[in-house]
Amino acid sequence: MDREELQQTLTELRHDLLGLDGEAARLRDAPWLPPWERLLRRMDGLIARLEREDEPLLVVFAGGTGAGKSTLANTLAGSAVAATSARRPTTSVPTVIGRPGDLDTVLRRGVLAAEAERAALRTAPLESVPEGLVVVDAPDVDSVETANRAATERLLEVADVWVWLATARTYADEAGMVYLRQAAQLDVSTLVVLTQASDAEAHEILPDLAEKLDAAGHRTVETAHLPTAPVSGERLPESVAGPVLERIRALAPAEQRAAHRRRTVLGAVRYLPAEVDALLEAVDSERAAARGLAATVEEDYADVPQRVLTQLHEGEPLRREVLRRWTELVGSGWLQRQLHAAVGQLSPRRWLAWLPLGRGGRQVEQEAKEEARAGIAEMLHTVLEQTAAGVESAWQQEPVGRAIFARGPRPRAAGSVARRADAEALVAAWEQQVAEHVATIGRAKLSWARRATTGINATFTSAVLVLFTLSGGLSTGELALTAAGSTTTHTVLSRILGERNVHQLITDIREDLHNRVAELAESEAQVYHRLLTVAAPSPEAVDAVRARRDALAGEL
Ligand SMILES: Nc1nc2c(ncn2[C@@H]2O[C@H](COP(=O)(O)OP(=O)(O)O)[C@@H](O)[C@H]2O)c(=O)[nH]1
Ligand SMILES: [Mg+2]
Repeated sequence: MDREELQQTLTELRHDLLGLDGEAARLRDAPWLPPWERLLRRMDGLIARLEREDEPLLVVFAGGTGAGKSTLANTLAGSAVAATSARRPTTSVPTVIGRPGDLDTVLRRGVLAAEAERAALRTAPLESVPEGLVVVDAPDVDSVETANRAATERLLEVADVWVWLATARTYADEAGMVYLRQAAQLDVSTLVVLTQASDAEAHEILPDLAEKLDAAGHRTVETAHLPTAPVSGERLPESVAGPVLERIRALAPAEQRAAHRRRTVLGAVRYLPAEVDALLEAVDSERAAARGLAATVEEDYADVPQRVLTQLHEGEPLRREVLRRWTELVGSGWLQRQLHAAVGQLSPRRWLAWLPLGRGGRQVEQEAKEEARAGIAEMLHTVLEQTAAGVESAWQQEPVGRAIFARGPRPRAAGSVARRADAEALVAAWEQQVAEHVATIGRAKLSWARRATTGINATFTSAVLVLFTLSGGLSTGELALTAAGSTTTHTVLSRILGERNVHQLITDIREDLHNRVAELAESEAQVYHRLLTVAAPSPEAVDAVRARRDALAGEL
């Protein structure tokens, strides 16, 4: 893979990784977010390094107070431009040292340009610095100044070589390890220099240091020992600093710079497929959790229509109440009179004349109908309430579910599911449908009734509702539920509509109710499914990353 291909591959992978989404994941504090952000930052660094292959190398000297950063930077620069001090921190802003042309180039870079603009950098143009190297004397990271630490972190993101200086006393400090871990995460080529230590100390410390760097996640890191030596003119003698500085100077020629950058980038890129895998695994487990939540919604809401029908069938209180009304209705003899009229094939005009007779009967009929309607709506509403409550309590058991609820009100509390008005509207629409069934199914027998639409159809509607409610729309045997006197609902209907038609009617309206409830249940389920769309990265986004990861792995 040449530089351009590599650059393109990394840019595309970065783009696809961004597609896993950020904002939603941040809102729900997704467990894969920190590794995702680390990976993106690392890739930004790699891409940036490839982009500036021909530019001067940025060598950053960092570490705690008194480690010797300024002294070593001066030594490399060949002049005492960075102030050194035995007692207190002297460097509060980074000092950037290099040949004027090199400085110009480096200071154009994003982070450094911004720092230079707000005077957060001190620049020292100096001809004695080797061409191709720009040296930065970083602020002391152990200073009380938080600005120092922030500046050091920003330098880490642009450094080509990170030279970390530590003494025998400070090398294991957590304050420094933080930066070494970050350098490892960013795959910045790192050289750790043990300063002001005797050979005996170095012999003891260097293996321990190597172990600590390994634990910090460094894949390729070098260590060096800078023996104690007298400092003169704020610089170390070349005889002492030479071996360490030579490693840095060797990178200065253009070819070496390019090779260094490509090497560090390639070294890091080799780990990318495995890192993407680890990330995708974390994303997958989150997606699996989201699928689990979706399955709960699907299962619970799929049961709703059957539960409603079963409850209608078993709904004792409802049945009793309606039965009472029906008994009154039939008992009043009003319906029978109408039946006689119908069966006796009175002319519509004459039949209609009968209607006002049963003012009381019609009122009872109206009440029976309302009883059934309200009862069914109430029961449907209760089933929807219970379903929503069940789903929400199952979601609450899962971290992903809790995260969703932490983002906004729950659908049940917000009234976006299990609305009473929806249940009532459903029953009203169903009742309308029942009336239409009645009007059409017994067409032959009801030819006269169709013309007397409102009166007879409303009666039959309530009769059917009652019949249905009482019997659950079942067998003829069951239909023998007796009302007052000798007239059963079944008989009433059968005589008017015909036996076969009654069965068909019951099947149809039962199915119709089932379908309506299923539709409402589905739309309530969608309220929960919509919440889940932002619960985890989309399969498309994951597939895109996976495909890109495979392509990269294939090219390595
Ligand atoms: N003897 C000796 N003194 C050193 C060495 N490096 C730094 N110093 C002294 O340690 C003090 C702190 O050094 P300085 O470069 O300012 O450290 P910084 O805070 O990391 O920039 C100064 O007095 C230096 O002269 C060294 O290798 N040997
Ligand atoms: Mg200093």
